[in-house]
Amino acid sequence: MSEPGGPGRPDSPSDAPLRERDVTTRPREKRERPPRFKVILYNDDYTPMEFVVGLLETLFRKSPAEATQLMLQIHRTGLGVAGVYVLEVAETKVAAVHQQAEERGYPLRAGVEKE
Ligand code: TYC
Repeated sequence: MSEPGGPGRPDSPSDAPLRERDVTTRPREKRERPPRFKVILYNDDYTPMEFVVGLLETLFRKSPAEATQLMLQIHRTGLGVAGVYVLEVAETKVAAVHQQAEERGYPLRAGVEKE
């Protein structure tokens, strides 16, 4: 029978080697989950619906049904949340939306908003 947790993974802090026991407590902000940011897609009159649906499927990993519903919601209301990510990922998604739209001459715009 082997130890629970296996070798090198002590069960109680008192079993831990000095380097693991005596670490300084980290400040709260270092342990909290990083803030999340919404990627917003904006409606316009020129970007084709199929192109927006395709982006929502490929870049934002929506199912075909979800992508279609979200595109229509953006079309009707003016904007919608394509996804929620940590800041660096959100900014990368926005850049990818703009690049792919610009490559085809579409005016589609996206932005980042703190959750
Ligand atoms: N309004 C566009 C059209 O009628 C479709 C569209 C939907 C464009 C969502 C942008 O974010 C958007 N072709």
